[in-house]
Amino acid sequence: MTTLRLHHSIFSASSQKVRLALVEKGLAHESVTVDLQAGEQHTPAYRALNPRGVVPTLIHDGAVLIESAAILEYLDDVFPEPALRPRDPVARQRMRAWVRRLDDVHHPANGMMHYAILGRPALQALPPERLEAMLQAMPNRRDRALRAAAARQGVEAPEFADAVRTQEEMLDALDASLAAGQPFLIGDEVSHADLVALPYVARLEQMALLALIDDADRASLVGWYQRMKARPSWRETIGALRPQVIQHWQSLGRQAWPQIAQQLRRQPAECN
Ligand SMILES: N[C@@H](CCC(=O)N[C@@H](CS)C(=O)NCC(=O)O)C(=O)O
Repeated sequence: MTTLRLHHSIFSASSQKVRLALVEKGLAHESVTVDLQAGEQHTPAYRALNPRGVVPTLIHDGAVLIESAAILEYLDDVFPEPALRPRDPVARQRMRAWVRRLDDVHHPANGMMHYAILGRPALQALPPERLEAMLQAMPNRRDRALRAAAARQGVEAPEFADAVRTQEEMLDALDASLAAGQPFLIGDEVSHADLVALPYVARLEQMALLALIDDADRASLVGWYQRMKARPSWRETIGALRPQVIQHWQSLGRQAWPQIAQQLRRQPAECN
């Protein structure tokens, strides 16, 4: 019998992408949670699985698989039905281009907003030497620099302003892709592109930025978000986060609203 074991954090966008795909494919799996705040991603045992010290890591029958986008490809190779990739090569290429853009550009920006707004109170509560040790444990230089800026300057960091603008561009690009009238990013069926975009859009809502998503000028995105939230994969993953956590996050998001609003090209009527 085949076994799938996912090492993940319920709050992590990259982990959520893989969990969404597992549910979409109806694949049962064992769940091992990694407490990122406690630094479990940097224990020698976990770093032996994932040298970058990040979640998720999927273990399939002993094969250790890292990088969420590559894991999604693997799941479709090994468990082809239901397919989460279009058959048509042009559509498949477009899907991969979306995934690449979301991973390379929007993941760091969304993470910067997450840590500057939601993660900062915990980072600031750390004794300075613990914070420094935590930063030094992060092997990726770009991730480390963004985390340091989030911890030290929070929403005042230049990187934060850049992240807000990058996320606004993401919302516009998603809306433009959907504007042709198709229900999902790459046509009529859900694909990796949708599963990779969803956690970032959801995180903005979780930071009380629903007004940006609900903006009447982004009507195609609004429809897509509602369709994605109606799926069982949403309910079993992102939608299952405790309401108390989301309420707390939204109150932190509201406090950050003035700094967010300053960076936006297009102002919504108000923050929610
Ligand atoms: N490209 C990686 C990115 C993974 C990633 O950045 N994971 C974050 C959570 S979303 C993480 O584990 N961060 C570790 C930390 O905060 O120290 C993937 O897609 O798997």
